[in-house]
Amino acid sequence: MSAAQLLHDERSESKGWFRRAVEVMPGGVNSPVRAFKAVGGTPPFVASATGPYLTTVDGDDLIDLIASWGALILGHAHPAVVTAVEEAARRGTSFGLPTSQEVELAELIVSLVPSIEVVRMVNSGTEATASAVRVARAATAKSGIVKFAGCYHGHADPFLVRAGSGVATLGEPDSPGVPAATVADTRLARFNDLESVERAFAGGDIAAVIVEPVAGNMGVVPPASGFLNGLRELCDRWGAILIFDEVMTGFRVARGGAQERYGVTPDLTCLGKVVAGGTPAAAYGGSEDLMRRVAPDGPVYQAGTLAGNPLAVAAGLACLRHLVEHPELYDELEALGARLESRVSAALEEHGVAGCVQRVGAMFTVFFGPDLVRSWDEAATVDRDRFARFFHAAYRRGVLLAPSPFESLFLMEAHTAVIDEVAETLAAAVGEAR
Ligand code: KE4
Repeated sequence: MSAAQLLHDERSESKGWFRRAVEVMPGGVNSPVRAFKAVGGTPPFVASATGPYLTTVDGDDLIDLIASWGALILGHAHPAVVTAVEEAARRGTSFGLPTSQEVELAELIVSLVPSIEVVRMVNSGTEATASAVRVARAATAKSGIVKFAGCYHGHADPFLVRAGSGVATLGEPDSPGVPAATVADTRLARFNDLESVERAFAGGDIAAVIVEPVAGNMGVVPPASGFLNGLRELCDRWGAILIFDEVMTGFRVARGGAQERYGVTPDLTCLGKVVAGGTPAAAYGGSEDLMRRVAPDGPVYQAGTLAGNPLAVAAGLACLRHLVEHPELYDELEALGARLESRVSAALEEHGVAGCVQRVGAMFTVFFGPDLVRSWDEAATVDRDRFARFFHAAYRRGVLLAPSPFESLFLMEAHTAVIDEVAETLAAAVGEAR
């Protein structure tokens, strides 16, 4: 039975589990995108995973390009990570007290990320970005923040805004439960458009600009030449804090993240995903001056019961140490990405399908429709139905894509062994989706 039939088959194990899940969980999932609303069908329930493969409860083996939304860069169940977590668990799962391992992880992060002199571990990317904004507001005694339409920084209230009707830059709440007052200080700008940022600054009282230095949450949109430098200059001119949200790009687009790849140093950096090797942990950090304001050094309060959790720290240390010991991995990931970009771009051409592949290193998106995406305005024009056909065509052939046109696909070291199969599968899926 083809996997796609299972996605719609009432008799599949996944369907059975999904029926139970929706009874007791919102949408049957613990994070909305997993419900497959954008592509239709029943989400596959995962039984296990290894290397590039997921195995579903229906016994389907799928080559996984979601990679836990970028958290995995080595592969599923990497032996070094599994062993580290097993050994940590035997020493106890949580203490709520300092451990030597979290110091080692902090030292490693400081050594790898150019902007970070002092770092605090937290439990999610959302906590990292919300905490970084709090530090920036404390340091500048200002309230305004600038974010970019199409960029996602987690679900903390100040970030849940959409372009306000009429007023170009004032955000309106993008979710019930977010008071207008909470987003009144959030200005929306357009990615890759420095003039829109200048307009936001002209409104005054800006504490920080927060940006995905390579946008991944509208699909992959690289920074235009000079854009990140321009943000750096504007923040310096206006006395604002530049926050790079590198939850997705950190340790992915380069070992030192986008700030290393593009040579632009923010004041604060948010990390997640790869930093914890696929376990629940994240971090934020920056200069001594800024980070010494965080409690208990300073008055900016932020805390977390499970922050620096020994299991997550063990996984993060194992993953980052592998990246340090294998610097050649970034060239390998670049080659894997180039291989897919080339093959899928050729397939779009061969089949006369309008669209483009946009990629930075080991993160990429296939956009159907626009031939170039520089901001949300263009990303929003994608052909969502054609993407859904592309998704299911790939799935039927055993390759699992992110179930949304506005997500990045991610490559892992483990994809090396299957890259030709993935390339040909995606090319065939383009043809079927035309
Ligand atoms: P979390 O709170 O989900 O750990 O991180 C939020 C976050 C912050 N910043 C960036 C750049 C991010 O990409 C994310 C989370 N990414 C999404 C994928 N687009 C997570 C997937 C999900 O929401 O289930």
